[in-house]
Amino acid sequence: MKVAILGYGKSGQAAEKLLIKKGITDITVFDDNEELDFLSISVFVSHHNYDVTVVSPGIDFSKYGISIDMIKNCTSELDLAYGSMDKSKKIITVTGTNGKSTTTSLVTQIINLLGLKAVACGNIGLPFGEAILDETVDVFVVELSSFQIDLLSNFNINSGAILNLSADHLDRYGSVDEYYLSKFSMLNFLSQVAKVIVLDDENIKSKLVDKSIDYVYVDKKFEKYPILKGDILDFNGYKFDVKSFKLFGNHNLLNLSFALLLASTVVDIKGDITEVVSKLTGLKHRSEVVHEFKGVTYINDSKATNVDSVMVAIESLKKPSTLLIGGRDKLSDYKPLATLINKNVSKVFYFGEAGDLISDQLSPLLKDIDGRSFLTLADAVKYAVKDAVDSESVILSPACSSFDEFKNYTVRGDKFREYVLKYTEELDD
Ligand code: UMA
Ligand code: ADP
Repeated sequence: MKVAILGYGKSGQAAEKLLIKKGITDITVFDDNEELDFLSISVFVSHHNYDVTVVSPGIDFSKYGISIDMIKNCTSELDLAYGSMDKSKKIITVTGTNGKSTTTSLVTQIINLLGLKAVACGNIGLPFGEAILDETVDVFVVELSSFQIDLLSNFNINSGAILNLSADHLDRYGSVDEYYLSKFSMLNFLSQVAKVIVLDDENIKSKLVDKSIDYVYVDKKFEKYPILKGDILDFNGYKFDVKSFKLFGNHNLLNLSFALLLASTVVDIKGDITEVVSKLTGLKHRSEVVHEFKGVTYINDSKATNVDSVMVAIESLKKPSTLLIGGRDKLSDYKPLATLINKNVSKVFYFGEAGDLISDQLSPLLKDIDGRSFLTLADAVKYAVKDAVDSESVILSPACSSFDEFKNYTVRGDKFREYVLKYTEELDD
């Protein structure tokens, strides 16, 4: 069997390992990165003649002027991995626009604390195809991006969540509806008894057409289910004191609610679980406090790569505060941020490739806000550090991808931290 692998990143390399393990060795890799010694994907597009083609999630065929349906027997690393895995093990999936990695990590931590072995994998970083090679794992908690869902054909989910939906990745999808449809198509891969946890939101509910699925709705105001009474969040069977949860903001309490409901499909959760909740930790680059200096708090929210996630971050700020926003635009509309910025932010520093574009959209809508533009993130941080006053928060919540200046959002977040430490140290001299 002749197999092509398109893209030799994490996903492509995991797929190659799986194929070799199955005894398939006639493999040709295509990748556009000139530093790797492979033929380019354009070469594949003009000559494709393979029995099976494994596609990496980052590949956008419209760039090459074709659609994926034009390629015979397409598959993905996730399909291959599902085909090879021990089917007695469970798969929990998490999708949505924001909060996926946090929720995936929380589900994994909860299951591990309650006695089974779980691993977080998929879009969060560790390829699912690599995770399944560990035979000691009981539950795979798979974060699914829309790109990965688009490539699924052979997959079976024991329980899953759709956390929320808002506009994102419009550089890849023709419209918001197309992007939403991609997320909902996760529901085509449910096992017969699967439980699906979704946000109690009219827009999402109206699109849940398959009434035979066992849905649990989570209310973001915590008035219907679960119910917040004082400091106690009650799931009708288990509850905890929200003060024991270390992660910041209402959105994270919502992520935890999804995580508990998903985890409860594989482990027994009952009674007062405050102690379990108190042990849960957050992830780097998501509203992460990286430094506190002379009364100023520096927050790295580099993972906030779309407008909705920045909205969540600004909701929990209060004046005085500085927002650093910019990077590479994803054809987003930044104007919805204006109201919350006017309410909770004092300075907006635009940086990077999209800086001027965002400033052009927001500046006319902002009142009494100090707005400034900088070429790079480093320049913006340098000025922010010098200009910050006591009790201020300085947050990097970029609403954009990082690719204009950095390899990815983690490098951007690490650089932010490095710049903060460097410039505050200089200030101290
Ligand atoms: N490549 C090309 N041509 C292209 C695009 C990519 O040749 O048009 C090549 C690149 O040169 C590179 C390889 O393909 O060598 C990269 O493949 P990829 O972009 O699919 O990335 P992987 O390294 O395989 O990582 C993928 C996910 N990446 C994407 O979906 C873009 C990772 O999610 C995931 O962690 C990993 O599989 C393991 O499951 C990252 C991501 O950015 C975190 N996800 C997006 C997001 O969260 O918004 C969807
Ligand atoms: P994802 O994996 O979906 O990108 P993350 O857990 O990495 O999500 O969080 C990314 C950013 O999204 C965070 O920095 C935060 O600003 C925002 N966020 C997290 N949870 C939510 C939520 N439930 N609703 C809206 N925004 C959220």
